[in-house]
Amino acid sequence: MVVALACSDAAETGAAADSRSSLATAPGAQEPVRETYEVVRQFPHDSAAFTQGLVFHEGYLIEGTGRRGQSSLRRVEIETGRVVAQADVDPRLFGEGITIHEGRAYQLTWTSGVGLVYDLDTFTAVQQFRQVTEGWGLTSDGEHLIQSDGSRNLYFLDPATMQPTRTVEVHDASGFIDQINELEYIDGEIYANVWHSWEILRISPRDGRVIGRIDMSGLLDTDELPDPESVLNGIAYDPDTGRIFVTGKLWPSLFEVRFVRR
Ligand SMILES: [Ca+2]
Repeated sequence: MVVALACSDAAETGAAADSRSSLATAPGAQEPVRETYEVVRQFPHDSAAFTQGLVFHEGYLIEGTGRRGQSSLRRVEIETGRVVAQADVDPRLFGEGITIHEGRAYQLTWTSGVGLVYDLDTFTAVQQFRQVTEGWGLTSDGEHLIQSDGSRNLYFLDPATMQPTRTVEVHDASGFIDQINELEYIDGEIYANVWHSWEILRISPRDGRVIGRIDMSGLLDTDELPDPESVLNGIAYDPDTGRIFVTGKLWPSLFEVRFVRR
């Protein structure tokens, strides 16, 4: 299936800036659990990779990178950061979140309305789909794909149609939280990066309530990175060992981390 591309050259402006807009009657007013992290191991990461999606698969990390002309899907050796397979994305497209569902990789694009599906054996794009909204983050709960678009919304997509079957709004007792970015489904919860934030949120897939807030500050001294977009982005989970990996856009390192109560 070939889908005509309608690309936008608009700057990455993100969503509206009302990241803490009022929620007078927040459903479920419990305070989120406060957590921080411990570094288990540190690995090299391609500092030219503008990381937009990260997932663990069969001993490797699968990573999606962004920016037009630099977007790709990669299979990365964890210990070395070496890229062992790569599919380059059409240079008109800006790669965004990725996930793996039923053995195939799905990659969103930012504003073009086109998503890509890959065969992981041949590491080639074999299908395209229409996105219903901007592409930011993507994960799978095993039944649905779950997509963010830079707003407060998380869309649960039917993989057969890629159409949303329901939407939840990310919130805590203080209000809605938008600019939800990279996602990872871990043990029945959605973990989420928030654009330009050092926090990872733990979100209930049932109603969007924030269960926990994980302070990741200090993980990398980004003052040493030249690009203001070098933000924390990318969470991957190995369910067999419980390992969690995190990195950021253009970061020289990737970390295996353990989340701990503060
Ligand atoms: Ca992820």
